[in-house]
Amino acid sequence: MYNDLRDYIQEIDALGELRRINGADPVHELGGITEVAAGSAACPALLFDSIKGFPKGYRVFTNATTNPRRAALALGIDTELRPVEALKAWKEKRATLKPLPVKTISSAAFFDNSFEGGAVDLSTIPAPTWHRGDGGPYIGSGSLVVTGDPDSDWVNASIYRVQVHSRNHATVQFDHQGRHGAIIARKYWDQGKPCPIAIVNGQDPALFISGFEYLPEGGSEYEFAGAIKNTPLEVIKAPRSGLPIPAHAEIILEGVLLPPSEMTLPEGPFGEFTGYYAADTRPAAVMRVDAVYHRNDPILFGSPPLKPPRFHFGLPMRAASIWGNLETCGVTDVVGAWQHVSQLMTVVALKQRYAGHSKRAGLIAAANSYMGRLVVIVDEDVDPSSLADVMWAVTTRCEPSESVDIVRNAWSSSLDPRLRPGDRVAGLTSHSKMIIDACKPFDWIDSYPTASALLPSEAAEIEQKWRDMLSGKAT
Ligand SMILES: Cc1cc2nc3c(=O)[nH]c(=O)nc-3n(C[C@H](O)[C@H](O)[C@H](O)COP(=O)(O)O)c2cc1C
Ligand SMILES: [Mn+2]
Repeated sequence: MYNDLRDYIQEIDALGELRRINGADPVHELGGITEVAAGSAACPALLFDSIKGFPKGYRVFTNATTNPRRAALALGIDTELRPVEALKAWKEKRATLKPLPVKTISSAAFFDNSFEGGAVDLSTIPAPTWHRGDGGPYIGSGSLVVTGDPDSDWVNASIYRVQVHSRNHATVQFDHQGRHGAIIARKYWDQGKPCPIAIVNGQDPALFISGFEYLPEGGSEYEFAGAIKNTPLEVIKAPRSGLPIPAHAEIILEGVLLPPSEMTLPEGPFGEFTGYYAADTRPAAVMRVDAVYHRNDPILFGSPPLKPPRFHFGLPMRAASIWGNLETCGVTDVVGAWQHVSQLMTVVALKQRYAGHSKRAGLIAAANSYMGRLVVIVDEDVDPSSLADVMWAVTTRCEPSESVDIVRNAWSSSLDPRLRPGDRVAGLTSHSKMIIDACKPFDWIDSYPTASALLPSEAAEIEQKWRDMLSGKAT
């Protein structure tokens, strides 16, 4: 498997999925190109070079894991699997992963270019202003924010966005106070101290995935990334903070997160994954950047939130969790789960065994679907990863007057664009969820009209057998 981001980019290139873009403007254009590419059928990964206003070699890499194949590559599973099978493979792999302790090494290529104190200048890194209405450039849109617990050896490394405000000031935005980075920073601040912090840019995609996973408090994203790759993550001690830093990353910022009582800066707005600006500019914690280290010809890893269905991960990893939740709760015969519209719609496919089986799955999926208003349950012959298939089931198996339930006051967030303005301000961030049972009615399932279409497995076999002629490669 890839050792660092450069290896991963090479592997993508070998798959034919990399496009090189020269001459783009970091203000709006680079983000626009990323959005267009992410929304195209090919959905290629992009490596930007010769970025306007920056020396050649200072690169930005986007759409790293945005289609199922590259998500599978990053997760270390077979890239030839069909999407639902790939998600299933990840669900199974994830359940067996054991944290793998890191390995400390003594050199890192990012020390080739070191800037400290007055020499720090964040404007030398091509941080894009991704969307039209963004409040400024974001150096961290898929970067790891590393902090260390003052009371134990726990090191947290998760993804929180990082906005650039001056030569040596950036903000880190925690969605809520339960974020591990926020919990750790608060411990320092409560003692009146700044919190040592490092921002890791241009890490390999196993770290990107770990930084997004819900690990328990005290759990190590580094050890989880090592487990994904089945190789210990190599780290090096950062000179100022002593924090362990992935040794093969591209660009490191080191400094302190100042107590908010000392300083905050207005953060955002930043285009969100729903495709809107729902959260306003808010005061955020400020990082004073005391040192910058980067490799020669550094690569910034960018993953801006984009209008759905474009999403950071081409395999919906939160759907794998819901699939696992269903099994843990004892719901049998789940054959697939998926999320569409960037996690906002959840689909579960199952083989019905008893009356109420599909509703049981629907209620559990609804309870665990963050910000999603729509949950659909389908039979086992419907491919949950195909929106067309799912809508075929909805329009041919669901009778709205019988098959739809609404659950009120369920889990959403302040990013939800459909919250009433007063409610958002008052912190009332719940919404309702619609559960559509698009399964054949269980009480007359045996006499339901027979489907004429191929089963997804039959279609896959035919695709395989006739691939060359279908693609025009053979006659
Ligand atoms: C590209 C991307 C950007 C994210 N941006 C933020 C963010 O700005 N703030 C935040 O609190 N969570 C953000 N998240 C979600 C967190 O990374 C995720 O919930 C993670 O599990 C939190 O880790 P923690 O439990 O160690 O705090 C982002 C995730 C991704 C993939
Ligand atoms: Mn964590």
